[in-house]
Amino acid sequence: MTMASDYTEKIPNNVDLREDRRLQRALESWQPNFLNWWESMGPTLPTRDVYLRTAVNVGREGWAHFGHVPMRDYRWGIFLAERDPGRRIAFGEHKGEPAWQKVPGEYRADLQRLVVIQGDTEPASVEQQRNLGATAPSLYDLRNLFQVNVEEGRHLWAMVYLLHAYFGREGREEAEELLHRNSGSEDAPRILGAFNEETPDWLSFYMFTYFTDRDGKYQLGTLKESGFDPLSRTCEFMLKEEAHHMMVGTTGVDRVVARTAQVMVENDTDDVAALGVIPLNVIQKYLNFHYSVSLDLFGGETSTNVANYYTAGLKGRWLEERRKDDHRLTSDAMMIDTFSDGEIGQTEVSALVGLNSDLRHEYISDCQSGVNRWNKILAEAGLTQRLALPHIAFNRKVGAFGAIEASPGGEQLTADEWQRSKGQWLPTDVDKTHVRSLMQPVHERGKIAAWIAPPRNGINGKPFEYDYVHLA
Ligand code: BYC
Repeated sequence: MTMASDYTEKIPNNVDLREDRRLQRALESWQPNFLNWWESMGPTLPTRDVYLRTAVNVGREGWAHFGHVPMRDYRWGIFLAERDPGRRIAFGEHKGEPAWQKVPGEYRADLQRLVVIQGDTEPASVEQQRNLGATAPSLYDLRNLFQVNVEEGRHLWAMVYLLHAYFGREGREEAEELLHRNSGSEDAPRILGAFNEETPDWLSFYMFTYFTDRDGKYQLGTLKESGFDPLSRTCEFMLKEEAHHMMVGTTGVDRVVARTAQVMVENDTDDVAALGVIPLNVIQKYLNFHYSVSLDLFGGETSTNVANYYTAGLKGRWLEERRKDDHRLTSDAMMIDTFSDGEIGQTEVSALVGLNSDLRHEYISDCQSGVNRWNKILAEAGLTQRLALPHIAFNRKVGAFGAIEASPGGEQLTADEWQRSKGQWLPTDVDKTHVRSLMQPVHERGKIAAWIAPPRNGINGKPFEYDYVHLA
């Protein structure tokens, strides 16, 4: 079923907002609060306009248009993927029933919690990245940063729409709270750990968009399976935008690795810090940090929350419909990573309580593909050094390994050993200071900083030299 897209309204949408005056008014009164938040917590670098992609529709014949727009005038809209009127719930105890168009009363609290957690991450990432514009390595990268930022803003809109449209007064209050919590705040931090960490430099930004945005991809993938159809359709469309964020992370790390490899080969040394690039061991430390912090985002290895979400039909598995089982899992078992009797190992649990682990493992194999790609760059440069994902128990704060320390190789460590060794595995102040010292802005058309290779392609068929951003 195709819903007409209304791009002329104050809030562009394909949900017939004008047919529901109360909802329209509620969202229109949230809009200035959002804009105030964007002005006070969004990107700090003053710009005149930016070459941005704006979602304008959801159809197959093109859903976005590109053009230079002042960022404040970006049209943050509400777009849900087209509705399939015959859609049925694919898993859990309601499997086979028609997907819900309204929130079932008994699942209201759980659904609201999932929407709020998802919504909380979106503005958090904008806050984390707000100062990066001042040190962008090129106008191309600057534009990509802003593209990611405006789309995270739109994803906030996506969740706020659901809160306003389906969760009544409590939903409206939660929508306000999404603008009041702030990344890293002492009094009102963001809900999930990784979203209170800093993103102080561009290597962190690429690692974040590779590893943490990828958690977003997997979580959205499971919410896209939801029996609550508006949530499913919202997430399906968000995933379209998310693909660009993955690209920014993947190719960003590619380009840092490629440049470091080039300087290593040219100078026949690993010791490239003084040569104006980021040493491979520091890239590995950043990778270790962002990967381990992102693993925490999948929750505990076992979780009754996730078992309940699945059984109720609220949150499915990655690619649920391609799985060859009964999609109820009431009598299935699975192996999960554990820490028990002082040992890191594996144990069998009921498949339902292990679903966070199932998703985490899907995510881990996807992360490995990035590492393979970066190692190919090193191999092609003629280098023998390699990057690697650390062990699942390394630097974890949530779940089975939250209470222990382990090395990247997976050996358990005492607290003292950890304190003595962690500087080999996680970025130290010296590493961070060096990386930050390289972050000198290059805001000139067609130019790029020396610590990163240029991209292979520009955006939307434009060359790298294009004037992607006009500074104020
Ligand atoms: N930090 O039963 P458990 C994205 C809490 S990223 C702090 O194992 P569950 C994006 C947990 O809330 C995707 N607390 O948890 C990326 C629970 O608390 P209660 C965001 C944590 O519920 C980049 C308790 O510990 N979307 O989109 O099975 C840029 C027990 O845990 C953490 C979602 O996450 C943590 N890391 O799983 C922009 C999807 N982990 O209930 C955007 C929605 C757990 O005891 N959320 N806790 O008070 C969910 O599906 C689940 O809530 C979680 C946790 C996967 C987060």
